[in-house]
Amino acid sequence: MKLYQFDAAPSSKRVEKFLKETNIQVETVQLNIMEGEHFKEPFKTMNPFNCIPFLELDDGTVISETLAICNYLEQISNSEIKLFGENTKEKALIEMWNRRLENDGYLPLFHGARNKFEMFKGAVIPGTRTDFQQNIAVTNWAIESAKTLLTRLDAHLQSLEFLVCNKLTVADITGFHTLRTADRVGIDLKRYKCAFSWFCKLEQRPGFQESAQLS
Ligand SMILES: N[C@@H](CCC(=O)N[C@@H](CS)C(=O)NCC(=O)O)C(=O)O
Repeated sequence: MKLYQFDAAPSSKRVEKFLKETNIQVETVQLNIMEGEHFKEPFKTMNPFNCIPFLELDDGTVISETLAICNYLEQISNSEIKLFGENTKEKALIEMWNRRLENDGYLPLFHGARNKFEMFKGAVIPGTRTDFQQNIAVTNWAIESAKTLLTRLDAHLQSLEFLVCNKLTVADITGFHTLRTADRVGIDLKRYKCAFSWFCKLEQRPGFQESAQLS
């Protein structure tokens, strides 16, 4: 089994934190997406979505999508740390938070960044290189959606150390990267005091220390 990553990319950083927090070991191969390695064979055919991360199983099956990869690794590992939850109720609550965070924050902001920054010109749609133009209206919509989410998150985190289940879960990792991307597109995180404090505490965890600095 091999995990294809580019350590500097946010999606890889989400998987990296998951692996560190669960102590799951997996052989990792770096694909430099800045140099287009993921568009070269055999990777292009292995993962036609042309994005990292993706996991190649020993039987040749390829699993892409950060959360699908982490969920699979958790299920096949014997790690006692279960970031996707230990029982049906925990699993549902974690899934709920993950979906809220991704739908209202992480994904809009991810596309907001791709529609704003110079480095994404010609690569607006993930896993493509085309002349499709960036559109700042997408970024503005993303900022508005994320601000609504952050207000709700801030209220939710007033008396909690973690988002759900009173312990670190994969939802905290998704949430951490949502705030990081919010900061990147220009949202003032300090306006969301409780959410910002939660974010700063997560940042200090040993499992959140990153091998590549660019995010
Ligand atoms: N929804 C996917 C997103 C994957 C994704 O967009 N990865 C980016 C890096 S963060 C990528 O590989 N981009 C390469 C490209 O756009 O060419 C996931 O969560 O895994």
